[in-house]
Amino acid sequence: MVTLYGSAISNYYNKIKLALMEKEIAFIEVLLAPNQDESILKRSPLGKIPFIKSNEGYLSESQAILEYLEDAFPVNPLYPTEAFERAKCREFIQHLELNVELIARRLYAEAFFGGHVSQEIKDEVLAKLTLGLTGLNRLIKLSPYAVGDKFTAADVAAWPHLQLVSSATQKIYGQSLVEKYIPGIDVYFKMIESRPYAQKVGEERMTALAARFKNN
Ligand SMILES: N[C@@H](CCC(=O)N[C@@H](CS)C(=O)NCC(=O)O)C(=O)O
Repeated sequence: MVTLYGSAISNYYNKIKLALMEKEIAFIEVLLAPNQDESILKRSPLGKIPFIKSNEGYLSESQAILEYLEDAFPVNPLYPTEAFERAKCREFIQHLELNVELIARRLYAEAFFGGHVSQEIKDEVLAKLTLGLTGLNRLIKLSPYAVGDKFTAADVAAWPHLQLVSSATQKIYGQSLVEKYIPGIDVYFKMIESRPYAQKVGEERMTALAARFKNN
């Protein structure tokens, strides 16, 4: 049995939750915000979520977790069988996380949590995101899935990350940069959201968001 630690608000948590569901791996969730408690730092070195506990121990970093799940539970694979195609999936995820999600993350304090982000940072993020999303548009296939005709690990990452980046940029710049630079992404979102497990992840995210802002 796998235990998934974190919060349904988190896009990285939802990446792993969707992977567990699509692979039909039995798991339980332990809801936890990122934190610096010594007991958590032993399991996730920077106190970030998600992390998991498997029979072998604790594991952090969503991409390491995703690849561990694929290796340890080969049923319902999320990676193609051919080495180059597997690498293309990883290329897509790495580009998405390094050059899009991590860049847009600097906007989240103001977009979602009532904080303030300076105009200087907004301008810098806009320039970097424009590059990152233009690059991602060169990789994404939308045929109909992110890297081809099968649902893969690339979709497990693309859906939660791009949804969040789309919403953050809509709030900060008055338009979704994801829709601007990746034509057809709206159709893609709808297609992924028609999948039962993505629907469940999305519903549980909305419930967690409602609870988070009710307590504020
Ligand atoms: N590279 C990490 C990123 C995880 C991450 O940034 N998680 C956020 C929540 S979405 C977090 O824990 N943030 C708290 C922090 O940065 O201290 C992964 O892939 O798991």
